[in-house]
Amino acid sequence: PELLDPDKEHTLVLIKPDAYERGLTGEILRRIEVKGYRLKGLKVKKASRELLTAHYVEHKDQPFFPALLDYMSSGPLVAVVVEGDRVIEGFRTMMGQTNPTLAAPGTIRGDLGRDWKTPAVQNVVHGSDSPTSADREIALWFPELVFKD
Ligand code: RTP
Ligand code: MG
Repeated sequence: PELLDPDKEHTLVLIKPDAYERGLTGEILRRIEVKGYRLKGLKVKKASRELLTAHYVEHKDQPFFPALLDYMSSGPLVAVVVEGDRVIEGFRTMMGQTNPTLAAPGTIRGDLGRDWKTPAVQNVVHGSDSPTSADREIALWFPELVFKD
């Protein structure tokens, strides 16, 4: 595949297993596209605990970490590389805050999520929180778009 253009900004979006199971993938991708961002990589994947541990390494000492791994490995998810001007910050704005009950209406989490009775908050989507995180996460989920064979 074509490598990502290093002069453009990219973020990693995960459509989490709760959203995939509920058939919300199309709605979420539609919001990304109508915003004007471009889809550069897309895969349906059941993530291993190894991959998820690497992805969420910053949270490994949190009490919710085992439940977070259970949640994120509970079924297939959709991983997406999204390109656009200030897309990292822009997609964080589109997601809304972590707890869907508190996320503003109009945001993905605010419109599509609610509180679920589990120790890890189920909140529909993930988006990279900084350029450093985006580079690290895209290399983890889409090495074929970053590294030449
Ligand atoms: P994400 O990394 O998935 O994009 O979400 P985020 O930045 O809004 O939230 P973060 O603090 O990075 O937490 C990662 C994910 O862990 C679950 N969580 N559960 N029970 C809890 O208090 C709790 N806190 C976090 C959520 O799925 C959250 O998105
Ligand atoms: Mg986070």
